[in-house]
Amino acid sequence: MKLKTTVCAAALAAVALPAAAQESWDMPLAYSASNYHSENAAEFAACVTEGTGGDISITTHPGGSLFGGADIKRAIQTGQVPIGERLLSAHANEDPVFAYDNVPFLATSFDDAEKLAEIARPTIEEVLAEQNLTLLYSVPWPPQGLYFNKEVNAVADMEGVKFRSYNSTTAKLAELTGMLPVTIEAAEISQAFATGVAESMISSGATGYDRKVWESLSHFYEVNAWLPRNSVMVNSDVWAEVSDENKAVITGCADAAAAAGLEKAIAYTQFTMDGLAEGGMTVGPAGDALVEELKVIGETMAADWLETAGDTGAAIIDAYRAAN
Ligand code: PCA
Repeated sequence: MKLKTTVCAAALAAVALPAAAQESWDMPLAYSASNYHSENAAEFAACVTEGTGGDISITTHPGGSLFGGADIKRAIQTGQVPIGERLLSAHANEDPVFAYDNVPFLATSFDDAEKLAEIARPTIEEVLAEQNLTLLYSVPWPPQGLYFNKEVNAVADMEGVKFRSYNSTTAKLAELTGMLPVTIEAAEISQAFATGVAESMISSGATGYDRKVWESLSHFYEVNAWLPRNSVMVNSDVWAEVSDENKAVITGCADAAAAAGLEKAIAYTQFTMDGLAEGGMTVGPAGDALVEELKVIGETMAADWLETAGDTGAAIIDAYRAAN
């Protein structure tokens, strides 16, 4: 009997061990499959699957197909999914520091946005750790500009325009320019513009291009207001169970994804602005008078953010300014 038990246990272990070691991770993404963030995440997923020899295989679910953007962070925190990607600035209600990458006219180029992100990273990691989240990598969106369905030369032209916002910073911008904000996920904006639920937004050329907004909108004004980021996070309990060897593989894939994602973002910037123009939109820099007005509004927004983000926010901005 004793022998039999031992044999059975050994046989079980032989069968069960490899199966138990293999895990499938579903990775929800909010943005369309063809967007460079999503393509980059798919490459990251393939890197992890291959690098861990299939111990951890990641499947991406783009376009909000598994969880919509607004629900992805909570889904990771609560362990509904082990990993996912989210625009962290949309969670500034949980901690204002998440909106550090939305401070108007602070970091307006890819180089500066990278510097700012590097400086903010330890703070963001700390806040995320308290929420049971581990940051793997983040990738910027191209500079943010303004979309309209008419020519706009001054803030006065924006009065009463229905404005699609993607977080509290963008809602605030609407408020300060006399527009009417409505929060809509990128996956839903084509519909929103087609039906007139929204007539304007601030976003990158990338998102307008991905959603073919030239079907409803006529103008894209380059403003370079800020470069928000998407962050890929893993549930910290899940992460704790990953072997050191596989952790090293995943971290390596994450570092590669951060670098590749940045390159993709840079390349996608001009490509998508050209695409908007080919779609029939008027694409070009915002006029000087409009820029001046937006800068004044931007100062108010930056001051508001600093007030809510307190010493933590001030420390990030001071360190960034000192480094520049
Ligand atoms: N696209 C995303 C966030 C920033 C951007 O460029 C969006 O509009 O939802």
